Amino acid sequence: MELDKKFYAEKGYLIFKNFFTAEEMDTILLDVLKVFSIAFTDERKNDFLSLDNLEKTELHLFELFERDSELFIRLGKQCQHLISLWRLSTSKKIENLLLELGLEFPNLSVRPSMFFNSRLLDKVGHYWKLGDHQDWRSSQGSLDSVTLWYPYVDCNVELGALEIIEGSHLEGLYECSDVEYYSKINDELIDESKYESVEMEKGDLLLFNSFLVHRSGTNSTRRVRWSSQLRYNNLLEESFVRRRLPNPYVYKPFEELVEPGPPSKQEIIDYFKTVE
Ligand SMILES: O=C(O)CCC(=O)C(=O)O
Repeated sequence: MELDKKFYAEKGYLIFKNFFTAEEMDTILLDVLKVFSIAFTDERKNDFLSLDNLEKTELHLFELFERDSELFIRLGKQCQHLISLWRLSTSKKIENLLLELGLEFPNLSVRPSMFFNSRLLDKVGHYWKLGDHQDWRSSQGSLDSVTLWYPYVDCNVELGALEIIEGSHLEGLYECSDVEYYSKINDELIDESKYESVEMEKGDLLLFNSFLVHRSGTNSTRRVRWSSQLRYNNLLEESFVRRRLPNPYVYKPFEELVEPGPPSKQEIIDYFKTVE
């Protein structure tokens, strides 16, 4: 694949049309729906088996979120660990793209993420819409680290297309304040007029340097914006090696039982009787 590296160096991002096949996208989205279908025991479960009427399935999701937001969040967390999502994130296709860009030893900097962005699926108020930030602030990785952002459905401005500031990666690391799980760049440092929306079709891929300033667009529809972000470092990049390859993510189990009532000894014995 021919990469416009000059454009990338100046602007801080690249867009690849039809990078993924529809099948690659559908496989993951269907797995996500399969996870959420576990919350349903009635005839609605069938609506989660295909993408034919995604709008209707999304209505079931809104209903689940209203009825049992804790279960919704737990299922959402399971979606972050889908084998199909991780398989894509470690595919040859992506590895080759990163190598082509010049990341000599690409490595995942954090686990892949699956977003289902809608104000109707957010009780906190800002989870559905991340403000101005640079991914480098949380990943603290290599100079040439990148984020790959792609939607599972066509994503226009109304659905909340990602917004970026071209060339902002060359401004270095911005001052910011903590907003729960991400660090928002201080308002006075951002020139609103410089933001551009990146409208994308299903299958398209946006690649940007982790210093590029970006934020969520505003999903003004009653539809869900399904998308993922994959993030990579270059383990051989000089400044990263000089900074002794930090990894700032904390990943550890909750100390208490999250749900009371662990499996009983009898349940375990019964399960192993079925193993042949
Ligand atoms: O997809 C979005 O709306 C924002 C995602 C994002 O900027 C991020 O996770 O760094």
